[in-house]
Amino acid sequence: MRFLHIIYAIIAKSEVLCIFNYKLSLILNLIYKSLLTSVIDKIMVVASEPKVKLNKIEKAKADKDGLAVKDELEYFAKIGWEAMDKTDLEMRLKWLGVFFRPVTPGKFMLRLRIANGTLNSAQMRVLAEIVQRYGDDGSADITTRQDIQLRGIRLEDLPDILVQMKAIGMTSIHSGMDNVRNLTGSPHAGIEPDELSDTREWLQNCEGVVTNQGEGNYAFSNLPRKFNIAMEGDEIISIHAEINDLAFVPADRDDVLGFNVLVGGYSSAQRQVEAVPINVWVPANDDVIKLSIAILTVYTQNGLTEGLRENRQRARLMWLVDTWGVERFRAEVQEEFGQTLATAALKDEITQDKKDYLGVHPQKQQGYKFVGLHVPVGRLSADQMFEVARLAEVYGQGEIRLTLEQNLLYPYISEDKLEAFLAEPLLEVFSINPAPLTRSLVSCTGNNYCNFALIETKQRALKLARELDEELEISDRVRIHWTGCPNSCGQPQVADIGFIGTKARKDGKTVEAVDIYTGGKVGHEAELGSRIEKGVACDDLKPIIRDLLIQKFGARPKQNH
Ligand code: SRM
Ligand code: SF4
Repeated sequence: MRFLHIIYAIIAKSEVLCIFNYKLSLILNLIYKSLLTSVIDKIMVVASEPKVKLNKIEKAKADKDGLAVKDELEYFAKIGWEAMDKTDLEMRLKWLGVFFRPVTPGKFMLRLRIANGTLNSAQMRVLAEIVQRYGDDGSADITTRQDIQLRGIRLEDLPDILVQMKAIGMTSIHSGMDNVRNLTGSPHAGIEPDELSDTREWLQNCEGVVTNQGEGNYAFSNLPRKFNIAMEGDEIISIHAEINDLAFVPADRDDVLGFNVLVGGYSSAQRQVEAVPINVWVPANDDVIKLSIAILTVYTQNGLTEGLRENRQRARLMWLVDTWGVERFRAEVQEEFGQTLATAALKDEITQDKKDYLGVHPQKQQGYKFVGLHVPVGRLSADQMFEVARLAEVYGQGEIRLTLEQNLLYPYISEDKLEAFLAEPLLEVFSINPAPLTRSLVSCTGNNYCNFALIETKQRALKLARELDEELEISDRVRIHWTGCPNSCGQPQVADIGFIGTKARKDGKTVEAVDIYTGGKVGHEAELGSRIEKGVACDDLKPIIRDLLIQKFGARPKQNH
C-alpha cells in the first residue's frame, strides 16, 4: 500500500508535466482509490465496532471453550489434577459440573442437574454409592436450586462416574460458570391437588434443549454469565421468581392457562435486583421453551456489543435490560422468537405465600399423601442417601423431590403405609415437624468447602437455630438464611432474617461476623430484604437475634429462659 502511495504521488506530479502519462495516471489513480477506499472501509468498520476489553474469564473462554474439556477428561484423570493447566482445572472443569476446591485440594465437588428437583430412588442409590467410596470425605448437599452436589470426588474416578450417571439418566453438564443452571420449579408439581400446571414437562424439555440431552451444547456454552431459570405452576409460589434471570409465573389470558414472563432478577456481591415483567405472556405449551431459547440467544449474541463481556460484575441479563430498556429488550426477543408475542395477562395467579411443605399433605392422586422431610441445612451422608432411596421404594413409587429450602419431599406415600413410614428411624433425624427456627433454616456451603467464604455457615446456623428454638416460643415459622459471603448463594435477601458472612474487628482481632438483613418477602408480594446491621461478630449474634425475634416476630421466652 505504501509502495502504491509513492508511485501514485510520482505519477500525479509528473501528470502536471506530461500529458502522455495521463492514461497511466488514470488507471493507477483508480487502483489507488479503490484500494484506499477498501482500507478506509476496513478502518471505519473497526472504528465503528465497540472497543471491547474482554475480562479475564472471557479471554480464557475465547482461547478455549469451557465445554472442550469434555473430551479431555480421560487425559486429566490420567495425568492427575496437579499436572493440569490451571485454567482447565479451576475454570473449565466447571462446564462439566466439576469444581476444584482449593479448601480441599484433590477432593472435587460434582454439581448435578436435577430439573424441577425430581429424581428417583435408583438415581439416589447410585449417588450414595459414589460418595460412599470416599469415606468421611464423601457427602452430598441439597442446594438452594433444588439440586444435589457430591463431595470428596477424586479426579481419577470422574470419567467412570460420568458414565455411571449417564446410565441412570443424570448429568452434571453446564452446571457451573457461564451456563444455564439447574432449572427450578414447583417441588409439588403433578401431585398438588389444586395445581394449575405441571412444570416438570416444560422444565425437562427445556433442560434437554439447553444441554443437548446432557451431551453438552456449544450454542449455550459461552453465555456472558450464569443464567437462572425458574417456573411456577401453582398459585402457591415455591420458586424465587424475583431472583431468577428468567421466571415464568402462572397467568390466565382469555381463559387459557399460560405464564407471565419476568427477567433479570439476580443477587451478587455488588447488586441485588428483582426480576421485572417484560409484558409477555406465553401459553403453557412448547412456546415456553421457544421463548427461553430466544431470550438466551439474545443475551448471548449481544453480550459482546453491549459490553457484557467486559466486566463480570455487569454481565447478568439485567444489565442488557438496563442498557436497552424493557421495550427494546422485548422487541429484540420477539424478533428472535419469530412471531408476535402476546402481551402479559393483567394479573398472575399467584395468590398465596410460600409454603415449606414439611409434614403430611393431601395428594392429587387418590389414596396417596405427599410428605416433606426436613434435612438440616441440606447435608446428607452416604448412609442417609441409601435410606432416602429405600424409603421411596418401600413406601412410595420410588420418586423423590428436592426443595429450594434444601429439603426432601416424598410423593405417592400410600395411605395404608403412612403410619409405618412416619415411624421410620430416618424421620427422627429428618423430621416432618421441626421447631420453628430450625424448620426454615437455609444455609450456603460456607468455609468448609468454599474458598469465597468469609465464615463457617452450616454448623453455626444449625447451632444458633437449635439454641433459640430451645429458649423461645415462636408461633410462626421464621425463615432464616445464612450465606458465607456477599455472593448470596444462601439467598439472604429473600429471608425474614438473612445473614451475610463478613469479617469484623473485635478486641483488636479480626473475627468472623455477619451483616444482618430483614424484611425479605416471598410469595405473591415478594420483596428483597435490606440490611439493618453491619459487621456483627458471630460470637455476639445470639442475644441480638433473640431480641429481634421477640420484638419483630412475636417470640416469647420459654419458662426457665
Ligand atoms: Fe452460588 C458461586 C454455591 C446458589 C450466587 N456458588 C458459587 C460457588 C460455585 C463458588 C465456588 O466456586 O466456590 C459456590 C460453590 C461452593 C461449594 O463448594 O458448594 C456456590 N451457589 C452455591 C450453592 C451450592 C449454595 C447452597 O449451599 O445451596 C447453590 C448451588 C445452586 C445449584 O445447584 O446450581 C448456589 N449462587 C446460588 C444462588 C441462589 C439461586 O440461584 O437461587 C445465587 C444468587 C442468585 C443469583 O445467582 O443471582 C448464587 N454463586 C453466586 C455468585 C454470584 C453471582 C453473580 O452474578 O455475581 C457466585 C460467584 C460468581 O458466580 O462469580 C457463586
Ligand atoms: Fe461460597 Fe459465598 Fe456462595 Fe456461600 S455465598 S457458597 S461462601 S460463594
